[in-house]
Amino acid sequence: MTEIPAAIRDLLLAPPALTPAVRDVYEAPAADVVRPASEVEHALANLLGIPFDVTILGRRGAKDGPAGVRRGFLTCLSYEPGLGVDLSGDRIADFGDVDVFHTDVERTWDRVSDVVASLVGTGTPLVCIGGDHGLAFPVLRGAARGIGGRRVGVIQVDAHFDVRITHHGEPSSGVPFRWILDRHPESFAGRNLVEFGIGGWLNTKTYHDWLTEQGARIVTLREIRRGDWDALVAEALEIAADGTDAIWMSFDIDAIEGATAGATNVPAIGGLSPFQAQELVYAFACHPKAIGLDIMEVSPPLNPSGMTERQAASLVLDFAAGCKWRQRCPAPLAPTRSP
Ligand SMILES: [Mn+2]
Repeated sequence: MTEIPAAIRDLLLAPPALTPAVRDVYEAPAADVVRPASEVEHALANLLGIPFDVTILGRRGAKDGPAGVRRGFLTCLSYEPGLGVDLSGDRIADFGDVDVFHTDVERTWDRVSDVVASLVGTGTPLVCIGGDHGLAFPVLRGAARGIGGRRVGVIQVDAHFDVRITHHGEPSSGVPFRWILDRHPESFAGRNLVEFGIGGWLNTKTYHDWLTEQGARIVTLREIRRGDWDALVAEALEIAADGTDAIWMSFDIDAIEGATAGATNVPAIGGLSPFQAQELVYAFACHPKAIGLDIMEVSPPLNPSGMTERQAASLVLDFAAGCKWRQRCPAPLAPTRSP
């Protein structure tokens, strides 16, 4: 059974056991793949919820993201014929949610870093479900700590730059990528940061220029629509992996077209297609340096369709499929561009 590291045992709330609505003896639901960590012997990936949305400047609701994404698994099955990946015999170990301090950002962020560092330190790829995107700061800080402070390249999939300086001196969901470069230069560098899926009329030129000065690569939605998708994905992976020890993907669900991912603070106009999102996460997860993924800003109260939660749940399964590809057992389809 998967041992919960002693250092974080008291920092977690137990996960729910998922029960599919329809039980067909011939079907293999994703709910049987995502199991409480205490039931799992060998995990392809670990899962952690972070139900915290206090730093959102706009519409809150992302603290329900972890519960919503777990509900999303109930509508998924465990086979992807397009990739040739059958996860029915595999397990994703659900460590439950970080027991956050709902009115205290700093203590929550510290706790998030502690839990993420411990889980990344196990060597099993980690998926974190937020929560607001401010959490990317403590998640990335923890991920770097989990690999002994070595260097981490970051692919941020997002409609927004998220490099605000501050808001009234306080942390917010708009600051995480500036903060991680400014405060942890030992592990994070602008030249290993890719901002992928940046939208139109959602950003500020000052922040664009600052990112460019840091050496970050900005891939706009317009460039994606008009460019060579495979080449852009390969370039993002190359930049993040160049000279680093590990790569992390921070996926703000608002990068995906708002018609699908409407349950989020700022749904995107002209965002990534759901399929592009899946291709991107799968290609990332197949990379030998990939240690983890966070999926942020899923806000179930903001749209009742359940589509955003299902989209996020599918991305978790795509990530697990990539982890399986790395194990080559049995050999599924290669990602768009082999790393
Ligand atoms: Mn964001």
